[in-house]
Amino acid sequence: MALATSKLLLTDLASGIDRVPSNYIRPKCDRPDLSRVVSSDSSSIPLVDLQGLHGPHRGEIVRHIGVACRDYGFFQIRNHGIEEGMVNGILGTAKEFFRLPESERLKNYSDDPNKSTRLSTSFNVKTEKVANWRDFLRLHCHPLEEFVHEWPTNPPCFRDVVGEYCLRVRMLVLELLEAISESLGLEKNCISNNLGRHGQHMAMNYYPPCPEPELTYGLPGHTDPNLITILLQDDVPGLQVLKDGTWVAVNPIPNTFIINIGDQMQVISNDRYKSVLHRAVVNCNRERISIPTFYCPSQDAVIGPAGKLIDDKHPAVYRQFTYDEFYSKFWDRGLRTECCLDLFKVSSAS
Ligand SMILES: O=C(O)CCC(=O)C(=O)O
Repeated sequence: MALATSKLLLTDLASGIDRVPSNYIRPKCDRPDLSRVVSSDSSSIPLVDLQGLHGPHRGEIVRHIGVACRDYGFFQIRNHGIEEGMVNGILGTAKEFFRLPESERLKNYSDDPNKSTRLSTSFNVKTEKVANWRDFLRLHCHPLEEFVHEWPTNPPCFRDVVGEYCLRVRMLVLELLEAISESLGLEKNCISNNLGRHGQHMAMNYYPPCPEPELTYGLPGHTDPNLITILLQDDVPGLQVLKDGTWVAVNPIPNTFIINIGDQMQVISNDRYKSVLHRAVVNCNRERISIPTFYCPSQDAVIGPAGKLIDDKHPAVYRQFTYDEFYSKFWDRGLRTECCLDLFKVSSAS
């Protein structure tokens, strides 16, 4: 077994080793077991075509989205209106960033989760016992003008390309939130109006090739603590979603995004929609980049089940809390398969 490593970042280390360092090796009972993963087809993760969302077929598309949120918590979208050039631009910029010399990348390094722009590795290096096979750059992106000046300036196009993408993804999210509100029988602005000033964060995840992918994770199973996630992945498979007890590999489809319901949406929907476990696995041959946009309430927003979704048959499952309270509990606990939501149930003692 290779020795443990104490390097700050994984990317350069990974290119020179043929065994996984011991601090990345999961206990036997907690490994990916890739032989039991099934491959996605359109029946395991729905593919929603957004063409016509603003036309006469809106009702049908909204229903499709509602079923996907209820039964899967995950869906893919096509005809979403984000140009292919913009998507290739951000993927290329992320790749260029992670190929910069380590000394250049390290200018952005921090292990403090409260920093609004930071490069780090794994998930939470301060608390976790086993590291994950991932480096990541995390950026706060809304309102853009409050954060863009903190972002990397290398590659030189970084701020322009990433800033444009963030604004465009935000427009898409707002459209999806309207559709999801409608699918729950709520006013179309209901969800959006309950998020305070709104928040938007992005991660650029970089998973280097891994000599022994069966021993470790890019990211272990977790649900997202935010409201909704818009995931862009390159053409290398790695994302897996838990469906009826089986891990399903979501193979990349060109020009699509993957949408998943986060914990806050599960709360607002009073458990009608599910925040679902997902994970990222790595492979021997190819680096992989994924770029999730985490759309969230602002820290001071008060979250709870929507009033219209509470009645005698559906009592409130969750108490009200601020997103700040939720997020700090999520972060302190680390990535665990038990969902942090249980701590906020009306029936919970804590
Ligand atoms: O890389 C992926 O496909 C998943 C990323 C993810 O789940 C995350 O960043 O929270």
